[in-house]
Amino acid sequence: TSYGAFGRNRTFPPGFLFGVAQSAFQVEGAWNIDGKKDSIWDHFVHENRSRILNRDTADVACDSYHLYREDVKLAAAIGMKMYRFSISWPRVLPDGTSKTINKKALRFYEHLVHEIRHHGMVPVATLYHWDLPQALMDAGVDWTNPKVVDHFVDYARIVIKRLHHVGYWVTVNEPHTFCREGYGVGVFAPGIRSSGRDEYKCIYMMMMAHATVYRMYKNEFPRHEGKMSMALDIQWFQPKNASSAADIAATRRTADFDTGLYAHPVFLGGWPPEAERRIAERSRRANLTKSRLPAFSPVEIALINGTFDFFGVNMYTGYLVENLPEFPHNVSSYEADVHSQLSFSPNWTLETGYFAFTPNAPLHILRYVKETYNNPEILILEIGSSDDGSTLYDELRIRLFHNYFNSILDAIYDYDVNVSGLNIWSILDNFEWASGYALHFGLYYVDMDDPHRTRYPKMSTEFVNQMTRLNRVPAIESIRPIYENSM
Ligand code: GBH
Repeated sequence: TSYGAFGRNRTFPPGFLFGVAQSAFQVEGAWNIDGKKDSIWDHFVHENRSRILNRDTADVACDSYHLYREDVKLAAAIGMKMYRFSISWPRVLPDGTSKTINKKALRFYEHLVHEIRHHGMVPVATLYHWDLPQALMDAGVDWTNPKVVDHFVDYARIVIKRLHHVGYWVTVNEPHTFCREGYGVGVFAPGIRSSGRDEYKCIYMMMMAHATVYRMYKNEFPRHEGKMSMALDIQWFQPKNASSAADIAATRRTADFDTGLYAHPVFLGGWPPEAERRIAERSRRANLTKSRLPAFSPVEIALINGTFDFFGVNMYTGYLVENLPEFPHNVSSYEADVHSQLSFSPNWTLETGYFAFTPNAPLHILRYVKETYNNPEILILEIGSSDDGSTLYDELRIRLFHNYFNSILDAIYDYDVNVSGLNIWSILDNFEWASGYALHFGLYYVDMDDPHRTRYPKMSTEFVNQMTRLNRVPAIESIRPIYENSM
C-alpha cells in the first residue's frame, strides 16, 4: 500500500464534511403510528415472514421515530458535520398521493431537520430509499408504471416545500440495488422476479422520476440552495484473470451494466451505448418486437442529461469479474445480457455480510467516477462495513476505515479527485433489509431485544471521533486506549 509523499499524516481538505447515514425504513420503526400506512417494505416483510432472516421485522427497528433527538446528539458528539436520513413516502402521503397529507409526518421531518441544524450539521435528505407506498402498488402504480413519476414529483414538492434547510437532496437511493433486488432477483420488495425485463423498466422509470424531480426543484425552488443528485452504488471491478482478454471485456461490460445504466443517462446523456446495443440485439434474437431496455426519446435524453449538482456515491467493496460464455439467444435476463460472474479475491477479508474489505477500493472507485463522468464534485453518501454484533471491539471496521479513508485522501491528493465529504453507513445498527438484524453496520450497537433500544458506542466511534477532531486518519493503535479510557 502506498500513501504517496505525505505518508499517513495528510489532513482532509478545508471544508471536507464528515457525516453519518441511515434510512427511514431501517431505523424509524413506528410503522403504523401517527397516520403512517404501509410501504412496499412493510407489506413485503409482513406478508411472508420467512423472506427476512430470523423472521425479523422493522416494526420498531431502532425506534428512531421517537429517539431521533438522541441519534442526532450521538452523531454531533463524535464531531459529525453532516447527517443523512430519508423521508418515508407513506408516512407523509399514506395513500401515496397528494390527496391526503399527513401533517404529523411533515412536522416530524421538520423537527428532525431542525435538530440536525441545531447541532451544527448539514441535513442530507433522501426522498426515496426503497419504501414506495403500498397503496400505489395496490393500484398498479409501481416502478414499471409511468404514472409513478408524477406521484413522485407531487410527493417531492410537498416535502421540499416544507424542508428549507436541507443541504443535499438525494432523489433516489441506489436504483441499481432497488431494481436488481426488487424487480430482477425478487429478494427485496416488491419481490418481483423479472430479470432484464421489469428490472429494466424500473431503471427507466427511476431515471425519469429522478430527472423530473430535479427539473421541478430547479424551476419551482430557485431560491433553495440545497444541491440535488442521486446515490449510486459503485463497485470496483477488476478482471479475475488480468491477462485474459475475455475477463477484461467482461469487467468493462459489468461496469457498463451495473454503473453505466444508472449513471450514463444523468451524467453523460442516454443509455451507455454498449449495454443498449447488447440488450437490443439479444431482444431481437429472442424475436421480441422491441428492446427489453425501454428507449429514451431525444426529449427524454435531454430531460435527464445534466440533472445533478454533484455525484453521490455509495461504496463498500470490490469484485473480481470473470467472463461467462454467451447464454442461448432466447434467454431474456440481465444475467444473460451481462454474462459475467462476480467473486471476491482470496486476499480480501470477508465481512459478516455481503461485502469484502477490498484494500484501496475507494481510490479506484473515485478515479473511475472522475475519469468516466467528467470530474464531477463527488459526495460519498455511504461508506461502511458490517459486523455480527458479537463485540463492541470492531477491529475489522477500524482497519477498513483506516485503509478506506486514507485511500480517499490518495484520490484527493494524488489524483485530484474532487471529493467534498463522506457519510458513514451507519450511525446505528439497523434493519438490514432481507438480512434483518443479523448484519450490524452501526458505529453504535443497538440491542433489538431491549425495549429501550439503548445505543452503545463501538470502538469505531472513537476512531471516527479522533478523525473528526484531528481532521486526518488516526493511527489504528491509538484508538483502543482512548476507547477504554472513555468507558
Ligand atoms: C446500501 O445498499 C443501502 O443503501 C443501505 O440501505 C444498506 O443498508 C447498506 O448499503 C448496507 O448494505 O448478496 O445477493 O444478497 C447496499 C445494498 C444489497 C448490496 C444487497 C449487496 C447483496 C445481494 N446491498 N447486495 S446478495
